Amino acid sequence: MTSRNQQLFEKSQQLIPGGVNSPVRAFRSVGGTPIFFKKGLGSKLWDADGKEYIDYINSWGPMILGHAHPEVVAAVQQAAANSLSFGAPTGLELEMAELINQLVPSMEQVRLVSSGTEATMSAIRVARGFTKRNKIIKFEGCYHGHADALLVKAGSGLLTFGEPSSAGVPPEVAAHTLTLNYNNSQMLKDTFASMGEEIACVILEPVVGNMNLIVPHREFLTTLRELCSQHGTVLIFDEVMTGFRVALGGAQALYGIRPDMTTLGKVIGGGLPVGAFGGRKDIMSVLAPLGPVYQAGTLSGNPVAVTAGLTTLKLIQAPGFYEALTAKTAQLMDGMKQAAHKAGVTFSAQSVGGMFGLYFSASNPTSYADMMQADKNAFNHFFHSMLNSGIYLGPSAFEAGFVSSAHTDADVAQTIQAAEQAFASL
Ligand code: KE4
Repeated sequence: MTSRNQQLFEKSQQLIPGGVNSPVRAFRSVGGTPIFFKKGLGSKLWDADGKEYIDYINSWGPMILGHAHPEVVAAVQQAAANSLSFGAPTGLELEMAELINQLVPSMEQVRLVSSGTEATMSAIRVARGFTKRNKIIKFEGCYHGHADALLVKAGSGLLTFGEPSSAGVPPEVAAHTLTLNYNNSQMLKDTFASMGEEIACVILEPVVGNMNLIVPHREFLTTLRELCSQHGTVLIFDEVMTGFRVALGGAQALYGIRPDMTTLGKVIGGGLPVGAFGGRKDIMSVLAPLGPVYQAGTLSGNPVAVTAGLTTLKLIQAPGFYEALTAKTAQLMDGMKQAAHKAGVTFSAQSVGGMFGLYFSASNPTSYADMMQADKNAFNHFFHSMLNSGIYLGPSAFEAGFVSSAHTDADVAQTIQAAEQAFASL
């Protein structure tokens, strides 16, 4: 009998490209039929067939309090009753700007947008307008949303400018983007030595979540900070995923590095569409209506979305919130590693705050090249075994996982039990 998921997927593909509104959801990387969900509560999801799952995607990070947190839902209901949108300033946006500035002090000024892509796209335009330079640096394996300038892979030569990683991106646009190797400080030094004065900005995930979880070498971050300061290059920390996820102040607080600009998303919307970019006041002053760099948005600072974000950001400031989230995530990793060891499976795992990485490799990868060596087929088999057991992991070997404050010790125990079965079946 065809499941409801399969029926929905078949019909959706008639009207929505690939049947999904974002490619990773299509299960192309792991195979099989994507799961269509209809309800979430706390750490749990229920699909169209009513099957229950423990959720480790958390909408790719935003649902750090778990699904349908009663205080967030109530605040959103109350805000919605006052109209869904004004297209005019509200006191809520000021409250959000004050809170972001308080929690992320490097963001001296901030502008709200409606997605992480808008945030990074805008931050790069601001950096180019401020420095009057065109070249940018990103790192292989990092993802910053789908703006043209960021859909660029490394060129043929290690220090040559980029080629489009997507159709539809003009080569002339990609040519301004240099893609370097993450955690490779020598490559950074060589690049800045040869063209530092041409580089408008460097953008990176300070803890990577888009080639699975990759942790930065501290020396890589400090070298990057020094080189950007020496050459007048804007250092942009893309904390769309790490912001309020790895620590209350994000990766910049964890590693003690002050970027010139930061982009945020996911958690700051609490599940509704909110992104943000901000940083040094002198840099942000180039933005219209003050300066010559244009950026705008009909729903930027939307009162209902900002209410969801504000309520979420207030709740994650509870004493001990991150200590508990970090400990719960680490407990899950330890259990996974013990289960793999018991089954004699080559496996490693690590976590930073409330995000984690699972790898079918002997040790934790520290670079894109390392990550490409991990056993993707083993992951795919593991993914489906866990899915059958009601555990919902990211449908790709190259995605990080997420824990919420709603995940319980019982959830962790159930997950590890499912992992024992999954490892045994490999
Ligand atoms: P959005 O435009 O999807 O809100 O944000 C783009 C973005 C920017 N920067 C970082 C570090 C990100 O992780 C993202 C989006 N993350 C992906 C997860 N790998 C979103 C999931 C998806 O594309 O459907």
